[in-house]
Amino acid sequence: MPEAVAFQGVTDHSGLHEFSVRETDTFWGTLAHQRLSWISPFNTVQNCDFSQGKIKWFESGKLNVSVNCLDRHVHTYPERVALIWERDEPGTEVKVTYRELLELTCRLGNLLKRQGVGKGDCVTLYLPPCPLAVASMLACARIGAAHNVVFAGFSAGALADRVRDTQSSTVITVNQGVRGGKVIDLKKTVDQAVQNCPSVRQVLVAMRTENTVVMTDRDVPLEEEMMKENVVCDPVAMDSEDVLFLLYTSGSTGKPKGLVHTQAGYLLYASITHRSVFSYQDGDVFGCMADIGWITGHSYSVYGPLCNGGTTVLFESTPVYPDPGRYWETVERLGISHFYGAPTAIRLLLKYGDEWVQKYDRSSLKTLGSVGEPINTEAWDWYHQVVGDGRCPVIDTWWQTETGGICIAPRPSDPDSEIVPGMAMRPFYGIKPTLLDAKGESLPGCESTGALCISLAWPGMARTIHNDHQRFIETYFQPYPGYFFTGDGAHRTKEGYYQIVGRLDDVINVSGHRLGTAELEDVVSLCPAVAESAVIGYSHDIKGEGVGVFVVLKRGVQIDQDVLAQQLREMVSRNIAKYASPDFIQVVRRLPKTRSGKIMRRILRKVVEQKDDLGDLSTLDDSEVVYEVIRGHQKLR
Ligand code: 6R9
Repeated sequence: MPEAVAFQGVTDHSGLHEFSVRETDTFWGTLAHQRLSWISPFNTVQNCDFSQGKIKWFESGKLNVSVNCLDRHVHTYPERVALIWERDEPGTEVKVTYRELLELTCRLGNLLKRQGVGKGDCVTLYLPPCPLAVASMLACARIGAAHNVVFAGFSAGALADRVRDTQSSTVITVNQGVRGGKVIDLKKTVDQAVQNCPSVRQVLVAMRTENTVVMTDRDVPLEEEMMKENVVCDPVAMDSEDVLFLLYTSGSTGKPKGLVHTQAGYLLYASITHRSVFSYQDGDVFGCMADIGWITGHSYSVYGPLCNGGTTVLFESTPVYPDPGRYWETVERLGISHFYGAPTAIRLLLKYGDEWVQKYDRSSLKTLGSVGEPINTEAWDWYHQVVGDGRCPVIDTWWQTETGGICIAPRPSDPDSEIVPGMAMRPFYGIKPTLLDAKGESLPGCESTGALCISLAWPGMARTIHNDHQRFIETYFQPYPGYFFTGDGAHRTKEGYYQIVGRLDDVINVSGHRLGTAELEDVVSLCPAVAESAVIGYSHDIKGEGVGVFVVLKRGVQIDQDVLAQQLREMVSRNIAKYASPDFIQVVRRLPKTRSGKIMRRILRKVVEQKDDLGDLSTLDDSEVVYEVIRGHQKLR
């Protein structure tokens, strides 16, 4: 039970949840007073109208997010560790206290001001996870500028698109990044990108490695200039609804959307979910493995933990560097209590076997979290039994860049409540999920499956799409008037628990039967030879849609393709239905994924349908994978 959440004597989850959706203003208003430090108080809790895409929380209130994340903790425990920078090379971690992080943030804030950056500007960060990246985010917040973190693995073209769309005056980067033992020339990518970005006046360059880089007139050596600055920087009083950051996320069509999050509502939601969903206690070490270039890194590596005065890990490496024991060696060395990772990484590690986990002492672990995709049964069991020794709860958290923080998770309040494997289960406080059918009718009662919508506004939700409010309305509020539409499908069990079945555009319709790709993948992944799978629907003359299955085999597995196909068809027929039996099965070496590890099924579908235009590939991790799949598919035909 998070200490702050108790209303009128109600402390159990269903009672609190019911209160939060009935007395929404009292609920959020009280928490905003209790948990945030305000410069001047707000006078309305919310002012929202879904039909216009209008979302406003805590209007007229003024606060500074960096003060909430730093200064107030420096007053009480300056020497507490805020950040543990887990650098690429194991055993070289760097710890940064709250006092040090505040100093770093102030110096950077002053440097940005000296460079002419102020309220209303946007600063693009092209940085790997590191204390300077966090300090840069907080420095923007301190002086009133918005930040736009671009994953430091995106191409120059993708970076340029995002810089241009935000009209950033400033880019912050490092000379080189280091990941998985490889050195990556990030500054070179920035040089290439900003050539086509007239808004950029300066590029601040920090040194991650000792290798020098060519500096132009536009470039500012960050450490050198920062050290000239004062360690005190007055925080700007920001309105609750001023922009805190923009973050780009791709849709299935069109250019990426720059989602906008604002100050107070976002911070409150990130911090309260971090505290409650994971039962985070003072002294715990929170290990969120996501890169800061994703919303997960924003909310659960940076803003949530820091607002709560926690200790948070910034992971620079990969799950398999220098070997597949990296995560668990890191858990042992840093004493991580909360490990928050992605199903894609769990599935990858599972392939390598249990020894890599069992080699290390994981007794510090209390809670395991999962985010980003549905976690299939096999991965869930392995995470729970092997990584967590059957002792640590697995918390499957459903949410989106758009939602700002976790919306559905098994234990939003009660640390002892039941957990059903592979399900996100319970809505968080203030979240009112509704399932709708194709006609837009709300599906009453339990045991139903439909489009997952949310019928009440909550403080963490995105406010608009930068420069395109109309697209915001059309994407999220027009498909089901009166509701926020998530784009995901979900099933509600008879107990009232929610299970996410995947993106709705990933739903397959075979001869009139709707099938979720997630449920098919879950069955396919139970085959002992299979490490990972992606199921797609593709247009089929007779059935409307056919079922295509792509599988990656476990390491060292040799199996005849016909035998495998036979096995998988039997498994699907037995566990789902005969009509769901795959039309083809293709073994691939790798699956096309986004940089954050989500399988890009829409590309696989286009490959199978032999489309020339594969759509927006800017978020694809490695385009070579697509060509491998195309070559393999041609042989199959
Ligand atoms: C936080 C994040 C959002 C989409 C979302 C859904 C999928 C995320 C999930 C999940 C099943 C979970 N997703 N968590 N699906 N179970 N626990 O990932 O944000 O990058 O914006 O992606 O990811 O499809 O709509 P984002």
